[in-house]
Amino acid sequence: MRIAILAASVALMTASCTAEKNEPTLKEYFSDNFLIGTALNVGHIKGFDQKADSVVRRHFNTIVAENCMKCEKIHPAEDRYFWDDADAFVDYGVRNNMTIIGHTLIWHSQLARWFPRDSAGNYVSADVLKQRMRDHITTIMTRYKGKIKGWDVVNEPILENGSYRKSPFYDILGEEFIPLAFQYAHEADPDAELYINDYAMNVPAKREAYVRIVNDLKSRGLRIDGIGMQGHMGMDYPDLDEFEASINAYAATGCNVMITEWDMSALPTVSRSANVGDSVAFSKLLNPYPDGLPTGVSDQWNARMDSITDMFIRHSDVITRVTAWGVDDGMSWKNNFPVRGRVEYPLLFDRDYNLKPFMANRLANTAK
Ligand code: 9MR
Repeated sequence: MRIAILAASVALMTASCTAEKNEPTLKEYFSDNFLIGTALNVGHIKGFDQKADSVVRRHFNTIVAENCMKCEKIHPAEDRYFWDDADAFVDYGVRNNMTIIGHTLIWHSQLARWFPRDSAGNYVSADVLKQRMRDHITTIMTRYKGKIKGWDVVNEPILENGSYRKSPFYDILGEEFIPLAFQYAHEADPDAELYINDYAMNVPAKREAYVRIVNDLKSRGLRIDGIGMQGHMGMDYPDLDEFEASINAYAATGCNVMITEWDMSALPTVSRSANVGDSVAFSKLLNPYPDGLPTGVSDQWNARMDSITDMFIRHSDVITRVTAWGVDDGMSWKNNFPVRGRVEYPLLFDRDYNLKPFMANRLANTAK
């Protein structure tokens, strides 16, 4: 009896493995369009999440580190680098034959406190900051030369109104910090692709600023290969016509376009100024579906993601990579933004590592 049950369950397991094996993967599905990738956190890289690991290896052909290559992690003190996690991330990509993307060299956020300051806490001079930028960029890029295909050299330098963000880099070096960063990056690894990356890239004023900046870099003879549209979306933003206008405008600079941090919040957008006096009502508003997404909302989410995927495919002559900002809903940064402890549903895989319906349907249709 026991043997019969065992044999039956082995047969079932084999059947389901075979079914999975026969189903196309995301990387097969998009093979004529663009690379398809995900951000990895340290748990993934170190193999603490076996299920995520098999999803990543099965479906994605490009990876980016969610946090471990950011300045405060990788370069916590002027004379100290912390390589363990970044090395493990790069090894993971090399082992699995994936296109590895470096994120990010020059960014105002998660910037180690020492970086723009002297020991008294005051901003350093322009010359000192340039030297620090050069050392940081050169040390990191040299370590991973030949392994990392391209880098987000500068991240999020422009505001939605098209003006420069007031960051330590801007305060000390003015607009020149961007060309300098690209110059140092190209000198550090002449073979690496170099990207500029930001969110809200659909917004017209921001679009105009980026087109201007990229054309300026090119007219100075500096290398820039790609414009990263992060793609943090919601059910009511971005306006997809504006997003598409930006894809066209960025492509017209001669750069590749990359969707670098794709996710779409399934929760209502709550304005910070929402006038909800009662805090219980407010947290309900912020976290409306802690026990699962209602079918109607899930259907809307899937339909919108499906049209966005169509848009990416329509532009696959210029879009070279689409990277989701995480593997499954359970690990998304969106569960803790704009407030901690939300239950969000923004990624391609749900908390049980099942592919979301809109994408599963696409894959199933090609399998027929
Ligand atoms: O997903 C990242 C999260 O775990 C970090 O706490 C956060 C810190 O700023 O950064 C998140 O990733 C950001 C990315 O590096 C740049 N674009 C916006 C992303 C979401 O905030």
